[in-house]
Amino acid sequence: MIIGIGNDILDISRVDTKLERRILTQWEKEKKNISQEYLAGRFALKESYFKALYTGFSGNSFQDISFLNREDGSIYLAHHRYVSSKIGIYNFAHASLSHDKFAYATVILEKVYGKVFIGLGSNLGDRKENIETALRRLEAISHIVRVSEIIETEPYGKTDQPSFLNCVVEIDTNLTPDELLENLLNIEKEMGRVRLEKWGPRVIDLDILFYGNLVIRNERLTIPHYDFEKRIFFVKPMNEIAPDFVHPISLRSMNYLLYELNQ
Ligand code: PH2
Ligand code: MG
Ligand code: MG
Repeated sequence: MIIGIGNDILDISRVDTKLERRILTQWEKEKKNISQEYLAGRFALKESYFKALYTGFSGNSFQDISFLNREDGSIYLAHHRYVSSKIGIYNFAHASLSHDKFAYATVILEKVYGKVFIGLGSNLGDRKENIETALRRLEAISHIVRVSEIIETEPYGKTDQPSFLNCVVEIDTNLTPDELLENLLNIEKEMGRVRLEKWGPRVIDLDILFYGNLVIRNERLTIPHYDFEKRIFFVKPMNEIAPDFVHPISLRSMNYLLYELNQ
């Protein structure tokens, strides 16, 4: 269901380049030459986004979001702070930009059933029981749409540790990404997870892999999972339950990513 749409049009020649500091984030500034056209485009996109939220500009900042380009030139929205729309949580965002003498932008926000994916892993204690307990706990905070098979996988990264049981679950949730993270950390903690070393053995690990097509980057959260494409223990179960789901940055389907990993 589409829950928000916004657009904006701007005369490029009237955009003051002094606005750069206010409008662009550090990620948007990574582009080599920042032209008046680029600045006008980002301005129009951000205005469109605030309109799509129906909250208007109040309480929001140009620094909360970035509009970045994929390799093919298409545009995606990255959140540094997720703001729910006035009419609810959304898990898909779409953006488009054109320019000539004017910059013209459109942003659409969509709530799609499910499409929030969580990776589960355990390599300490009764691994199967741990995964099953975590699934029951997830069921208590969200609606479970689909669960993949539980697979045994060799430890990745730090290899001198016991092998893992892994699976992926698709959920439907009205929790924001931050609230979901909070809930997952709570479940990990209550199940007795102690964080001793990075990538070390764990009773249970719950990682947000995707939250629809949203891209989220801040100190606490990186969505999609930063290392997703390299991890067969994520990609294989994802392909089982959502082969056509598309990675929002690379635009590769799970099916394609699995094929690439197996090469
Ligand atoms: N998690 C890691 C590091 N390595 N290897 C496997 N097979 N499965 C995991 O879930 C896993 C890992 C860090 O989170
Ligand atoms: Mg992990
Ligand atoms: Mg984790």
